[in-house]
Amino acid sequence: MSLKRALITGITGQDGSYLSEFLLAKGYEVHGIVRRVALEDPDHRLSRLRHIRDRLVLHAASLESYASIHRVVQDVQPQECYHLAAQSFVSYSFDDEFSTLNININGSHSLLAVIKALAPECRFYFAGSSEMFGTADEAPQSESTRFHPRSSYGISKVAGFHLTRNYREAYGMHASSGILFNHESPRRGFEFVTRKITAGVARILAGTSDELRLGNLEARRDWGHAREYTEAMWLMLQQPHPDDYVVATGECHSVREFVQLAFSHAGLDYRKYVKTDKQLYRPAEINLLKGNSAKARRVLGWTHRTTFEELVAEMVDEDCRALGVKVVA
Ligand code: G4F
Repeated sequence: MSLKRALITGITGQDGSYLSEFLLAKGYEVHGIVRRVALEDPDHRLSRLRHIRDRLVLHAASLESYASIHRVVQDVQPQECYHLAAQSFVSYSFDDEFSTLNININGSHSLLAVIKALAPECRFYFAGSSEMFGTADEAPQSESTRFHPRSSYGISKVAGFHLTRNYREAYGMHASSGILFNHESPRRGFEFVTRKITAGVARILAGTSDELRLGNLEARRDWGHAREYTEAMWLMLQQPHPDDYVVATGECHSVREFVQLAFSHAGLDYRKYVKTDKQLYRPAEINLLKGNSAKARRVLGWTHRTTFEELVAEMVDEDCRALGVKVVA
């Protein structure tokens, strides 16, 4: 029997790397779309895939080019497509709304249109986000909570969500969206607050830095482990019918709580090192995101396993290990 073929956009990122490992372990043939520059600078841009690089098939293409996506989908003929690629840093979306909207909306639209034309039986996953809820009317947020995004990133994800739903309803495609709340790991990009904090703790312990500048410490997020969230993506595509699911832990913590825990795990008092910087506040903040993943638990049988404390500890330990410093809390 031939292997099942999956195509992943955004394969070089945190989620793409965990999803690739998961699909390889399930016996899939895993293809990924990467930018040409990534293939030219593999040490830097493919670092999260280094350990599995020889088991993946990578294709140079760009979501900004319909023609390149067309070529890849025609060549691969995937049975499952996981669309994870996006300009995903919310702060940056305030600096350049136009490129965020262009890449995120047009990229998702191109991919859906190409799959409809060339591989209509392919099951499609869209990476939605809790940023779509923005200033929500209720907490926790579920699949029925009204969207009120607060950034062009959030708006672009609402558009991608509706495009996915409409391809499902209009053309009968097996197209599902995961509305994933914040998910972190030692593979998280350094621009996101959790990794910025844990890498900052490691630098302070190593003696190469003596302060950490952060923005709003009172924002509250629902933080889970990225590895577990990629399993939910796969489960959505194994269902007989496509649908949308919130994926979250149901617990939320402030940035300050994350900071406190990360520093105390390393035996440090955060108040000596953390400075708040108004420049790092966002023009429009989301104060509270907390997810209700009852539907994912009921239908997919998915549940998170890693606690908040375990997540923080794993991230601090990994960043300290990378710098060769010992955590002696
Ligand atoms: O880590 P963040 O940048 O993540 P954010 O904006 O919640 O978005 C992440 O999760 C979403 C899922 O809900 C994804 F869709 C999205 O792509 C991304 O992965 O910021 C978290 C919170 C914010 O309230 C921010 O204002 O931390 C606050 N924060 C405080 N100081 C900071 C900082 N965020 C960053 N990045 N850097 C700071 O210095």
